[in-house]
Amino acid sequence: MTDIKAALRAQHIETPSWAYGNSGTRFKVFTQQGVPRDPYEKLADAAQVHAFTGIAPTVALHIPWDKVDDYADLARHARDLGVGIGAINSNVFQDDDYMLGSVTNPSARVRRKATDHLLECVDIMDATGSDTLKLWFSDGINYPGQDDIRARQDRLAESLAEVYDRLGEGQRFLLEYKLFEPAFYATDVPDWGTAYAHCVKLGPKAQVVVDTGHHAPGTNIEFIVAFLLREGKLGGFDFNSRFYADDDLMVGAADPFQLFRIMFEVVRGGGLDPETGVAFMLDQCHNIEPKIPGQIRSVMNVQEATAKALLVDREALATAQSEGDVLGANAVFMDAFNTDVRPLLAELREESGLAPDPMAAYAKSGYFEKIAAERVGGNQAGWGA
Ligand code: PSV
Ligand code: MN
Ligand code: MN
Repeated sequence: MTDIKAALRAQHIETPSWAYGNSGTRFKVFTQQGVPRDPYEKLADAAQVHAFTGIAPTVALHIPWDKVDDYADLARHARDLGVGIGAINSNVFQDDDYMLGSVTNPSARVRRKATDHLLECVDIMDATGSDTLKLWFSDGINYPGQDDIRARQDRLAESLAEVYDRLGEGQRFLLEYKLFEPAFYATDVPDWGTAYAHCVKLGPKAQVVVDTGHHAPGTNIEFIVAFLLREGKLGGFDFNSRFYADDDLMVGAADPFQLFRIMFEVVRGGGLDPETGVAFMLDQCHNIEPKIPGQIRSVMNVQEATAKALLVDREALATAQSEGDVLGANAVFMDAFNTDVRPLLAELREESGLAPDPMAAYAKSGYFEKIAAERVGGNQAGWGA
């Protein structure tokens, strides 16, 4: 149990700045009370999530959604609040110029603009002390014949190589894949295999990030996790849950068993060891539920799945597996999943001087009432000041 608690204490879950802003679907963005008006206030909200869970000490930024004049000052502000800047997420998907793609666009001018933005994100990493750049490309085509699929891979490789060469000591980039959307016929980085192949070619500072909402229904995500971790190419996760496509619902809400299976492969592959650099990030939007409690709940969901994964009796599992005991092995696995780990986590929090129930403690803190009174005119998640 001591080992399990130590592993849980060492786990860090990163929350995304965009989870704190107003969000919605393409049909409607709902406005909530007390929503941050600028990146400084987003960090203040993220600091609350850390204060009540004790395991969310970093916040991911999305550029230019979190554009500020002085990034070193923003990082200082984060430190003053007891948190740090996590991954810098690039955004080459919201300019009119990117209609036909960003780094794979047939136009050299647009490709230059997109790559320059990625390089600017590395400058922001330098200024904030962030060690991770996250790259997601909305690039692809809607119609057969629209562009040369193979040439687009060449353009992608060229841009990635330029960004890779710009990375400093201790910096890396994570390449994100997504099955479809906004491109519908062919996406330029549609799957882990494509991301992996580019990363292998580039070298150790390029790794793959698994967004749990970016696969076809029924995909065995834990297999992908096991494979990438074995190859040293699992850079981290964008956690969220989905019922249909890229729903960005709270992680562990739709399918807690899948989250457990993923976390088991992380534990099995040594991915909880901070040395491996596996980043546990959330990539979510809280469209209809309150945002800070939504993040607290999500962090707790990842922590619960991790605790269950750590509880798997690996020795008993290995014995059953080596004996070909199909039902015995499965029972060991299910025993851990069916264990109620909430008392263990409450105990762990109390040992760290935290309230045993973060949701209740936050609700009682009065923070929401304070921001609802103070902040008027909060921003949409994607277009923060
Ligand atoms: C794309 O769907 C994605 O998962 C990428 O990580 C983006 O950066 C993020 O969503 C936020 O829109
Ligand atoms: Mn993502
Ligand atoms: Mn997504």
